[in-house]
Amino acid sequence: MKRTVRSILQSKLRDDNYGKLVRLQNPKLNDLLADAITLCEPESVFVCADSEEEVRFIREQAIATGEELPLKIPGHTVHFDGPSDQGRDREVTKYLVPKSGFLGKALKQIGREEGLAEIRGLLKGSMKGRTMIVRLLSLGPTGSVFSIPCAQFTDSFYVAHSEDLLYRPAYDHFLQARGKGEFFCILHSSGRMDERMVSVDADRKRIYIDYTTDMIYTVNTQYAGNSIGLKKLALRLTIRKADREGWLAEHMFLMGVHGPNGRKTYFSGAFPSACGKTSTAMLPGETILGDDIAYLRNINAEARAVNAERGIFGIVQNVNPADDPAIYRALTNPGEVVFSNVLVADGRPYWLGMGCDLPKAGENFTGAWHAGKTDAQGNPIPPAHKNARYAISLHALENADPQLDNPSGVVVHGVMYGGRDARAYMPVQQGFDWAHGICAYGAWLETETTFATVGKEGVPEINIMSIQDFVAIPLGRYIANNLEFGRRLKKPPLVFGVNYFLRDEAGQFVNAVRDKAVWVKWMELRVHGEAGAVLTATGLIPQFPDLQRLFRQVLAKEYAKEDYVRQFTLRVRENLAKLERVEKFYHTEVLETPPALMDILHAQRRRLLEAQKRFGDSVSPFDLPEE
Ligand code: SPV
Ligand code: MN
Repeated sequence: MKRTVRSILQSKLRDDNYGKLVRLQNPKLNDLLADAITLCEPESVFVCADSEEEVRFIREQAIATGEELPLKIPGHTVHFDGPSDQGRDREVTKYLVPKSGFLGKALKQIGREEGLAEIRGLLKGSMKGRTMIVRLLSLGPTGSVFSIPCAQFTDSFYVAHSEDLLYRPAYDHFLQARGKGEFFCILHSSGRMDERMVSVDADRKRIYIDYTTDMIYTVNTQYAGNSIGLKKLALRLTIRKADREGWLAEHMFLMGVHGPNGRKTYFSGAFPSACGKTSTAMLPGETILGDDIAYLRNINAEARAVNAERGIFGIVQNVNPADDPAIYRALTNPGEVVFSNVLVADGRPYWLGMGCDLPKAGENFTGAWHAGKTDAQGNPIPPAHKNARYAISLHALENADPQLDNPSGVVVHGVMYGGRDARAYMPVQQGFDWAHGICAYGAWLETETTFATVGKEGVPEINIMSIQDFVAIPLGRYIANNLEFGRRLKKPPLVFGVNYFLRDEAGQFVNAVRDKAVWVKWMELRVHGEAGAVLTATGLIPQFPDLQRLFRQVLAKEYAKEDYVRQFTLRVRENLAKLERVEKFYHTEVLETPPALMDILHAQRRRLLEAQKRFGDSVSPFDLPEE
């Protein structure tokens, strides 16, 4: 070790912490940590080697520092983020781009030199008087072709604690690697905090990603999506790595859908935040492997996938005993759960849509709260934030899939894409083939913005494969990689598009929340050739008798012909308008669009125009031929 590095490390790593670091024999890690110490000036450094005592120490410190408050139910705690720190912040999340680089107009970026100077300036001295925690974690199961080791340096015990629930420990991985191999590194500081331990310099929040060194800097923020570097920040680096190595890193859940006679079929699914992703992966009767980030690799010409994580950082709004019984049970029984930005009264957490009346006063993300409290602009402050969340280990769930930590992953037979589309797409459709599905449901996915990012809600926008915010390569290249991935498989997964948010002319949703339970069963049957389909201009849709049977079996519900017609009528004009928007977007915003995407788009338009000529603007599924 260089003498300067050694003396910096020895000055801050006391007791056995220095020993824990030295044992790893990792010069790059030592250099990065020495640099972070010099920059952030912590009082001391704690290295977590993943023993039970160390993990408990982190959990206890999260409470001792006041970053988390204990709740009545054993193991439950709450953490609050500031009023302007309640979601991922796209405006201040940027790629550091070297002089020769440009990632396309849709991606936020800043010159590397300028950005580094800015963010390092903000991090300067940010940890004075605090402990810096070093955590070594793995994206993907350890001991696997999928594993990506990561080092996180943070001054937040809340972040370090949440990471324990969400990621697999990797101190031993680093130990065995003896300094060999790449890893991602994340440096986070909450910055200045008030007496509630909430970051206060929201105007100086910055989140910069340096893909030239696989390094992430994040400061003046605590919201887990901004501070837990292994989540969406590392995903950006992973997408570049996957691009270099020929596999896919996706914003996808992984679930086992249980078919007839004990059969289980694995699906992955991409949905923008707050569009039904977790509740699909958590459907009663099915099993979950992951709810946010999946890695897919071609192994022996099969698509195999793992969850990058081992826990859920889920939206708690609308989790209630009727719609999400499994999550609700986990959140209301003893066990380790970190809530964030809920309302707390009398030591109990409350959230919007939990199925009971909320108290009229308590503590929330704005401090002491009472019904009628308004913000500086006079707008009413809700009791709990819409993006209030919970962090929980998947192993704590009764419906965790036994393959969750399998280092070889599971074989994926179906992929779903779902947006928030009030007008055009039907509730469930299957692509004509891999390429059509990837383009029509993935690459053209439109959604209305939601509360999960800071900014205005309800604005329609394209969100390619629900991952656009995180794609750190030209968007067209990312789509081309997906097309190529399927081409190389023996039998590519079937691709489905779902839309839980279609409305009728009166503005009413055409489906109930639980109907998705039927769509996944239909998809499972399709994978095995056990359900038919109707051929429309935009894809293959279910036949009425199959749905009638499935609604009865799965939900004990009578499904009427009128329901079917309302939900599965092709809306030609709305679909043509959508193609217009998509085409314009690809012409103006996207670099390196694969030619196949435009061919597929033109063919879809031709089919829609033909349908319009024959049937007019609405095409009933009963008028269409079977596949
Ligand atoms: C999402 O918003 O897509 C999430 C939560 O999964 S975050 O960590 O904020 O990305
Ligand atoms: Mn997500």
